[in-house]
This record gives sequence, structure tokens and C-alpha cells, in this order.
Amino acid sequence: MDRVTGMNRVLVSPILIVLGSAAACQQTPEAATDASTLPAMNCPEIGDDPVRIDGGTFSMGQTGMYAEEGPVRQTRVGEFWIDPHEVTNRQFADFVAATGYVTVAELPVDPEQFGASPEDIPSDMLEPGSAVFTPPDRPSNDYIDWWRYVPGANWKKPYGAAGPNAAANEPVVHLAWDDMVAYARWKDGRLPSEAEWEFAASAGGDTSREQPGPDEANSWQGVFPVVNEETDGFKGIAPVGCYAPNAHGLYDMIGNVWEVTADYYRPGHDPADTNDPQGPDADNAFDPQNPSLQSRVMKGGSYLCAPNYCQRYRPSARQARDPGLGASNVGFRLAYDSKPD
Ligand SMILES: [Ca+2]
Ligand SMILES: [Ca+2]
Repeated sequence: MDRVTGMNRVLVSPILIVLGSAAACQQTPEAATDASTLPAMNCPEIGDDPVRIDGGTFSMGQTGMYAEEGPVRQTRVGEFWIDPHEVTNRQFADFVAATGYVTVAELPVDPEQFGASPEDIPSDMLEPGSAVFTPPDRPSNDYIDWWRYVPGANWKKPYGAAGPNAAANEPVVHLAWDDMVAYARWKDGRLPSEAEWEFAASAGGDTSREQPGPDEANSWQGVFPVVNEETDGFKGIAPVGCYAPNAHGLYDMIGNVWEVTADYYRPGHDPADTNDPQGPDADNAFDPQNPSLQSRVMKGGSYLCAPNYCQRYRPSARQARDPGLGASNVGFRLAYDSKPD
């Protein structure tokens, strides 16, 4: 059995440094809603077989929402295959069992990555862990108030060592870019390009500014980050497949967890790059919030997207993702060049 080990955290976001440590926080991370308290939800068992997406041309991008989504241009993508749902903990556990892989969030933390003296770094942050959504007890517009670095949080323990184990049919979270790539190689797949993901998510629909309703996707109802009415049935992550699939038969493209794509991030699209675009080169990646990082594009929004915050639960919406740090609302799904075995 090969033992595959994730790369060290050579890319660490300044966000990690400014995140408060869990010990300094009065609140505790929220576990997913107890299934016994949920309204009746249609969460059928769904298969893992990838779906073929015929190539085509579509209007990629959006105007009138966030500036980074434009310009709209007719964009072609070729045929590809894509997972019908976000990669689940069950699927990732199969990978770990077969390879012995250890994720970045489980590895020792190198103090040198912070660029500061070890005595200036909170001790919690020198322990393996990940970023966990922790709702504040007062209204806030500052993400520092609801993201905490939680030692012991990783894909197996999404809310930290004292929390529940990861549920088999929920999407795997707390992975770094290298972890996703390692899983993709094991599955003979790859992360989709942003254009492929957006083409598959829009599924022939018109570009819309509409956010999905609570019966359409796992998002946040109420005033984020304080009031979570959970009228969609889930306070946090939902198992995959609880909401109706799109016209391609793909579940949870919008909402539940963000999905990382292969493209490097920079604000806006290159208007000339319309034939199976792959995003900017690494040298041209630019994440305004983390200028020192080569961030990736993530798509679809998450269970934390609300009408008053992060109106990015739409196919054309996009956000930059730190490649070296996982989070409790970020996952992925794979694409394939041909039908997988
Ligand atoms: Ca929800
Ligand atoms: Ca999703």
C-alpha cells in the first residue's frame, strides 16, 4: 500500500494569521443539524456515476452583480464528464483507506510559514487544524467574526476533535488544493475548469440574477451571520442530493458547499479567451484579499450564502480560494475527459 502524504503548507494565507484562535472564542462551531429535527426532506440515495456533458456554447459570466463576474461572453466548452454530486466523505474515505493519504489539515504546522516569531503566534494555530464557521452572537459584516482556526478540525472531524465524525453522505470539506488533486489522480479525474463547471451548472438556462429559494438549494435563510432560520431544512451542510438536480442531473451545483475549480483566480474574465478557457496562467493569478497567494476559483456558493451576504449562489458567481487552507464550507467535484471506468 502506498502512503501518499500531502505537501506541507507552503502556501498559507494571511487569513490564517488573522483568524482568531478557537480558544479565544466564546462560541463553539456549529455541527450540522440533527437529522431527527429536520422537516421532511427528500434526500434520496443517489448514485456516483459521472454524467456526460455534451459540449456547446453558452453565455459565461454575468453583469449587474459582482464586478469580478464579467464581462459576459459567448464561450465554448468541449464534451466532458462530471460527478453528479459533491465528493462525499464516503468517497474520500475510500481514497484514504486505499492510499494512506494524510491531508494538509492533519499535518504538523511549520511555524516559519507565518513569517513571524513562534512566540508571536497563538499556540492553537501551531496545531494541525482548519477554518470552521462559528456564528457570532451579534451582527457583523466582518468575516473575522465568524471564521475560527480550530485545532483538530479536518475532513474526519469537520467541527474539531470534540465534534461529531464526518457523515458519510455529506460533502468532504477542510481539504487543501493538494488534497483535492491527490484524490483526483487516484480517481483518474481532474478538477473541472471554471468554464466547464459554469456550463454544467447553468444547464442551458438563461443568465439569472435570481438566488434559489429554500426549496431549491441549501443556503442561509435569515440575516447572516446571526439568524439562521434554516427553512430549507439544514442549519449547516446537507447530505448530497437533498434538492432537485438541474437539467443535467447534477445535484447541489448551487449551494451546500463551494466547489473548487482548476482555474487560477483573478477578478473578471479575459474577453478574448472564449474557446475552452482554462483561466489565467499562474503568474497572472491575483486574489485581491490574499495578494501573496495563487488562489483558485470556487463556484456555486454554500450554506452560508444569504440574501444579505454573499449573493453568490448562482452559476456565474465566483470567489477566490486559498489553496493551502481548507474550510468548513468548501468542497469539490471531479471532471473527466472521457467516461470513467
Ligand atoms: Ca440551510
Ligand atoms: Ca455545491
